[in-house]
Amino acid sequence: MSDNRQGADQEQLWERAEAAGLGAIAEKVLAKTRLSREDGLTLYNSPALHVVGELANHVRERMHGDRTYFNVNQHINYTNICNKLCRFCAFQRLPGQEGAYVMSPAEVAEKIRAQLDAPVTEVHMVAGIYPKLPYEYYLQILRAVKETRPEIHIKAFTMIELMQIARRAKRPLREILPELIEAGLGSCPGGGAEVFADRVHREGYHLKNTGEQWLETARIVHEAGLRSNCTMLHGHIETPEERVDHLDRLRRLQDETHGFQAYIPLSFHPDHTEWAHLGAPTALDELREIAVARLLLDNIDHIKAYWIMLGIPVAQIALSYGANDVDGTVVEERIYHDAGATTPQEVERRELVQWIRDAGRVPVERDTLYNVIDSCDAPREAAIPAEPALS
Ligand code: V47
Repeated sequence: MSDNRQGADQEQLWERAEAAGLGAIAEKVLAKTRLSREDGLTLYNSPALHVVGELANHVRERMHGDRTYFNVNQHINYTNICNKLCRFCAFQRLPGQEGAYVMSPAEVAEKIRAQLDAPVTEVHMVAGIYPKLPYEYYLQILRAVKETRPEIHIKAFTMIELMQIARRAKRPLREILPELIEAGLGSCPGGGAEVFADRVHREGYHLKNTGEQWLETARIVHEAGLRSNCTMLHGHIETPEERVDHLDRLRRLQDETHGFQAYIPLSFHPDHTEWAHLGAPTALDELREIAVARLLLDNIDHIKAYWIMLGIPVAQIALSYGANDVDGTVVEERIYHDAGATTPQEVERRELVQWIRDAGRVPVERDTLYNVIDSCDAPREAAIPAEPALS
């Protein structure tokens, strides 16, 4: 695009933002100046969601153009037994309760074996906190995955699981991380952060790690040389101020460690939870979360629209509201489906590619660490007959 054309586009964007009362924020966005916490609050409270989205899209395109990342992955939730009793969770079971399960290392290996014909590059492995599982169990499930599919990347264990694993090992996390890495751990997912604010922690998940503990654990993970993701579970009892605070705390840690690869806003799914009466966030809420995150988190490269949670149509729109990643093919997701998600449990690689294209973006298959595996513009994809977007 010529400089003149670009200048004119930016001026029009600024004019639309100014008309919506967001002119000062637009100026900062165009000048690549960091937004303040107050700006974050203004964006949350602005009725002009489309302008907030346009500003976020400007940043998304400045950082990534039309590129939209996805990967071919598989989820394994190795146990649903958990002692944290979080009020937002429909996945947890108590020992002995109907439906409670723990996978043995052999069963974990079997799940991996079942996908050996698929081009899976990552296993995403998270679960409940079951204090009876010994430290050795965690090493064994990592090894079981690697023995079955040596080249796969294991993205496993949220910060609370890592805290539990260290507790069972009776050693500091810093000391056991090299052993987990040696057994196959490649990076960590972003779950379990919920909302950092103490008030929300007290009301919703007081048995779980605090926000400060989550952040401190992430710091240790990054210092050990692992990358991780980060999340916020939004759409329940939290206030806009508490959301801004959460994003700001992530941004401050990222300034220090640069260890976060992607941020994923997780929309609360209420079914079968103690918070069922709260209802779910709307599609507009979800798009705003994506957009505000893209604008505030100027030091985190990727914003993920997790299609399993959003549904494919909202995830497609999110690609023009700041998101540049859609997660992966997934296979057998339990946490959201227990809480009422109606999305398919798995999509094929070519379906993901097609619906990213249908959203007007350029699909790029990545590995977990964002190395490009396939830029999808080669004849390989062109040879696949076009399919309508899923709905
Ligand atoms: O830790 C649990 C949340 C997380 C519900 O890192 C719920 O790439 C909404 O972390 N409604 C698990 N959310 C999912 C997760 C994740 C997903 C995709 C990609 C990545 C990544 C991470 O889901 C949990 C919890 O924060 N959660 N129950 C619920 N009813």
